[in-house]
Amino acid sequence: YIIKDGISALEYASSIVKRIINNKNIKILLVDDSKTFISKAMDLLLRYKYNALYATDGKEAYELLKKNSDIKVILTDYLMPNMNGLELTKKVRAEYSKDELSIIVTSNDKSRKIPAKFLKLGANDFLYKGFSDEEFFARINSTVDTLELFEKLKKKVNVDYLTGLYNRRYLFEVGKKYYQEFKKANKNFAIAIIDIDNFKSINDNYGHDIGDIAIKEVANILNKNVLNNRILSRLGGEEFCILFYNREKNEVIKLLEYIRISFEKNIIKLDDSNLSYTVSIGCTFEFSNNLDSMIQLADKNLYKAKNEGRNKVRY
Ligand code: GH3
Ligand code: MG
Ligand code: MG
Ligand code: MG
Repeated sequence: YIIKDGISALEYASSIVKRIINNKNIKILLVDDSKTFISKAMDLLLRYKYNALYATDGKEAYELLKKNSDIKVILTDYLMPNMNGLELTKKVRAEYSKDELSIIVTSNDKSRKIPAKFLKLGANDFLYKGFSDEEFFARINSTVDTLELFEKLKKKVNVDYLTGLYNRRYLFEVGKKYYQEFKKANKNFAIAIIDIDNFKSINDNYGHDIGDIAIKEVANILNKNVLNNRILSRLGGEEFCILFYNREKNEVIKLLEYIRISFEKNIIKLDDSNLSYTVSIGCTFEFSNNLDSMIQLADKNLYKAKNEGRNKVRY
């Protein structure tokens, strides 16, 4: 290998080692009716420690995909018996998006029309057979990089930057699914909203940075105390939401009361002073028209808690 300017041999070697360690977790499905091609490509994939398996036609490949939900890349031939690469691509794309499962097509067919056909159907890349080992790895590694980039981005769009809790977007998107499922089955489901009392005065007296510390402390306390069957999210500002599923009403009420007391007792040590604050909590156990209106019911109870003097749980 030629080491490019600016990249030391050590950096280059460490990027390869990183890749190889990571590749154990990347499952690649190889699909080809040629045994010679399969054995050559399997050899190459194993050289980079990819976790590879193979099928000899599209139909078998589809069945393997259904049994192995962790397949990340399909490397498929075009012409095969039973189900060819085009049909396989179409079938897979009806269920899996480009950013969760990558399809790379390889073919001996030198017709210039084939790659466009595949790319239009949702293949991620196309590789004419006769490729060099280097091109093979470059294509596979690049498709794996893209998948990982998407995964990272997906995590970022769902997470609140300040607290690391889920954000409002995630709560509404995923919470909606839980809401529908649990309403339909009439199973235990609850929404709680937690709001810091007199937060404005924390900002006014200590400054915005300390206000942020107070907000992060809410995330710590909720993370520590609300362990299972929940979605913890920051709705915005100093307001948080807990969606509980499959949790007994009495157990949730006890837990919320415990959380309220945890804040009451908690003291945040600052450089030259201490900070403490309370929270008010509004909760509802009643299904409503939809998740939004259920959250509004919890919000009403939050206002009750505020009106009745703050530092209270109302449901
Ligand atoms: P109440 O007890 O009725 O809830 O009173 P409050 O002062 O907590 O409520 P209010 O809604 O009046 O004030 C919320 C404040 O939160 C206003 C806004 O400036 C501040 N805020 C919103 N987002 C952030 C943030 O990310 N960081 C900080 N430090 N402050 C924020
Ligand atoms: Mg073939
Ligand atoms: Mg508040
Ligand atoms: Mg508020």
